[in-house]
Amino acid sequence: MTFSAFRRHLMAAAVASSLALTAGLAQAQVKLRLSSPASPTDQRAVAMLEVFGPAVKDFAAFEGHWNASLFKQGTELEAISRGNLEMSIASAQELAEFFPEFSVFSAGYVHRDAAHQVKVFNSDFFQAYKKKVEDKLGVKLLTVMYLGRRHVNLRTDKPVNTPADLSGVKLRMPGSEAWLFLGRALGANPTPMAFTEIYQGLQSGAIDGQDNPLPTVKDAKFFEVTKQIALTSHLVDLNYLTISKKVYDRLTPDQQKRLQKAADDAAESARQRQLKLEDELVAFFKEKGLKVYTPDLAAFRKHVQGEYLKSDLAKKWDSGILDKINGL
Ligand code: KDO
Repeated sequence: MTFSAFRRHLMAAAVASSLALTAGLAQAQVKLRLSSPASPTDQRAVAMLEVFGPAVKDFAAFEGHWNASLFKQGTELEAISRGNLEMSIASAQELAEFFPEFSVFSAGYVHRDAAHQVKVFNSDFFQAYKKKVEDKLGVKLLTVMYLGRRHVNLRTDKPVNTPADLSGVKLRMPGSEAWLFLGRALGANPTPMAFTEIYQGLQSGAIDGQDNPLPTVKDAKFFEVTKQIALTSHLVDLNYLTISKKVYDRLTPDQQKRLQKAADDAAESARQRQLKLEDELVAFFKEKGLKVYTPDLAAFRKHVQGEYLKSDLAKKWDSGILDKINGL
């Protein structure tokens, strides 16, 4: 080899190794910023920080941004799609804004419990839903997270036994069509409002109530500004832990596998803690002076299911999907 050929060879080797180093560094520095309206004491936030973050830390830096401090509730999926955010905890209702058929997973009295949510997420038929979100939005649904059974939580003390008792009640719902429909299906007058504004809305009387699972009512301190919880269990609520497909594709197959396991482990840890809290919290709210009681569940179920079945939302559902979900 001549001297100059040797030098060219050396330079090429140096460039190659510096490229490899840069790629390695870039990988070591994959930043995973997650934005969510959830409070930092929400069990999903806790699990992401305590279970997910540490499990991926040698190839990714996980950052949880809570209380909607990075992106407003409902704007996260678009932010990921545009490359401005890496992760979120998305609802089926938010996905229904892009893919109307997702509203079936947000409908009242469809999912039975936390285990049923997992079965649906892992079912053969759900793979096509995941693929569509990946292909069209560039968002990967990693795993399903349990939020809990949503109940009606009011600042007024008139008891709620049937949907008719919610007539005229300004019930705060998140601001998307599938959410507002749920409020109407309950018999209430749904008022769109971001999660982070609920406390003040209840305090000032801008809204009469809100619906959320018991652990959320505690985390967000809604019990301080409300008088009763009617245990309607109208939605066994879920969220999907999401990641940018582009970011995910930059990981090695081994890292992808570890990230997937970290996501599933975090979801499982949060699910178990959330279920335990749901069992314990009725006593806590009663101690705080709230009335907590079970209304006429058959009346709520019949009314809510009837409203969905005759709705425009249901017209967008894939044929036979309800039977497939119920059959699991
Ligand atoms: C809410 O805004 O009521 C809601 O419970 C909707 C859920 O989909 C989810 O976004 C949740 O807020 C946040 O994670 C805060 O708990």
